[in-house]
Amino acid sequence: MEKIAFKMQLKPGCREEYKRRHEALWPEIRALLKENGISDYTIFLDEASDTLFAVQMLAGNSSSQALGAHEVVQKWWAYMADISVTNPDNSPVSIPLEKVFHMD
Ligand code: RM4
Repeated sequence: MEKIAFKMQLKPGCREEYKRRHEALWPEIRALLKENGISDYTIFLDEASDTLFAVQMLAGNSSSQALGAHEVVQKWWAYMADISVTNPDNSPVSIPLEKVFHMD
């Protein structure tokens, strides 16, 4: 298992809507993440900068951000695009973060 982290960017004033939509995460997205070995997936928000920090465990070769070929992920990203900073294809701009410390 590998733990990875990346950051994304929320549009200003969208904290509550972001939380609401994720509390109602589509079952198809949840199932696809699990099928691809993604677990213990948490997203944190720095309210001062609207920066989202995602952490997830990978049992396979794909992170959540590498599943864009799946139609349901394309639909989810399009759904989230109004409150997230995205690339032209609606995928969220995702910046990998370097692990600089870990303690078991
Ligand atoms: C985030 C973003 C990620 C997705 C999670 C479930 O807003 O769209 O790519 O993995 O939701």
